[in-house]
Amino acid sequence: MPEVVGSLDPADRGLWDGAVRVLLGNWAGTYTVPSRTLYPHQWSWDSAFHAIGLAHVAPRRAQLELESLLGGAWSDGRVPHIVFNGSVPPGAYFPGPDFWRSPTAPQAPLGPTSGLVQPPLHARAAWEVFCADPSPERGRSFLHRVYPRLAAQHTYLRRHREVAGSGLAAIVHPWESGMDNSPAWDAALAALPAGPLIPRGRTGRRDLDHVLRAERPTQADYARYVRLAEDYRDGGYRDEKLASTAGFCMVDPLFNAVLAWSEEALADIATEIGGDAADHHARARAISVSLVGRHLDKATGQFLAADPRTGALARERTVGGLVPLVMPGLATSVVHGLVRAATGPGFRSGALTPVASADITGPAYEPARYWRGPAWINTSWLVWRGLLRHARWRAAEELREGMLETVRGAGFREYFDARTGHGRGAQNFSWTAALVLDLLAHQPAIDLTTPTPPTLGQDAVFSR
Ligand code: 9WN
Repeated sequence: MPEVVGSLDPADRGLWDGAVRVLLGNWAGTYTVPSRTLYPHQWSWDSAFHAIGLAHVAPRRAQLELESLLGGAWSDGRVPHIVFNGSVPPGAYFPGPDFWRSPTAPQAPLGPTSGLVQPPLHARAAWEVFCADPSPERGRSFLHRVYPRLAAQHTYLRRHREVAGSGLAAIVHPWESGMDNSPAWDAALAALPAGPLIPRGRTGRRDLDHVLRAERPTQADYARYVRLAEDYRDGGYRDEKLASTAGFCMVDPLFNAVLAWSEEALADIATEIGGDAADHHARARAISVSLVGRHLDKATGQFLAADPRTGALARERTVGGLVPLVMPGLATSVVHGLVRAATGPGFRSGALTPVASADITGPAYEPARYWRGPAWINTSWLVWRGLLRHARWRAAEELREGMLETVRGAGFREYFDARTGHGRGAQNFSWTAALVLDLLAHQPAIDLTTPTPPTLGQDAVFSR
């Protein structure tokens, strides 16, 4: 039994056991499905979050989760956003393996995968899996195995997605952001030709069989997603056209902040296995400098997405603009602005709530619909880690308690109404469960009932 379990109070012990049950129920042999019903395959950034949670209870499973995903990597280094499970009926998820036709792409592996990517959290997850492993030898040999693939994943982003020497990587589809129908993509999507509507049913959308229509992307948005994915597929999943004005191309603050954070983790991994960390550190810093230089909105203190072809910033404020808190090398004034935005009325409706996915006070806010307002545990967790990084103990502890309180009230749902905590989307959702384990494993840095936060070193917070 992990040491932390003994120190939990009985209510949290129940939450811990519930989270473990969700992860056991969703385990598919070498990885965890995000949801048995809605997402019956392996998803990329989901697996990184799963591994971070599993590391506290089943270190070997945490390793397997990451290694099975990396086993689906393409020869160009890209780690696909979905690795399909051949034993699941092809029509169980749309767009399924037949849609992506990955076996026809020369860079793709033998097994069916999608050709898109997702936020590259994997090196960070691998490092956390290593740090939590009670057997350093087992952990080190895992790092030896995964480092080349993780480095190749970053090389793909640099070689094929980099915006003119900035270190920043562009995404070519909203699904690559992980925040599919975020308002930050509205203008870019509206400028694209609409595709035919996708019917519901055996050959079309399956999500609406499992989740309320009002909680999922609209038909019009879905049609555009599918059209865009088809175009990328039909172009052989090549990225040379990134500089052309056709298609979707955005620089997302969340994606790049996670890239910088993972690049730092690659530096730690390289050092641990006797490699050279200097390039990784330099790249992490370069991403941070470019993101601050090009994407920081000084008026609101948060980061905005932009179309790198025109430099035009998307005005919509979303949780993605707060996640740069995890990056290295931020000036105190930048941290200050981010903390103010992350704890203000745009993203928190009360002290004990998670972070809304889109500005609650903004015109695009929709309380129930997917990434257009509801609070998600994974993006809130990223903000929490950022607050810890910058020693904002009180804000971090309020957010940690807010996430736990929300899950205690509504269960391991996929997302939650940011103002009422009402559960939305899939039930028994894996990353919610996995990250609850990580939240519980971190003892609070401060007691919220004390008026002033004590001064603790960051190491004290991370000691387990
Ligand atoms: C498309 C699996 C994934 C997450 C994404 C989330 C959602 C898929 C969908 O589910 O996206 O990739 O069908 O809506 O937006 O972040 O990785 O949980």
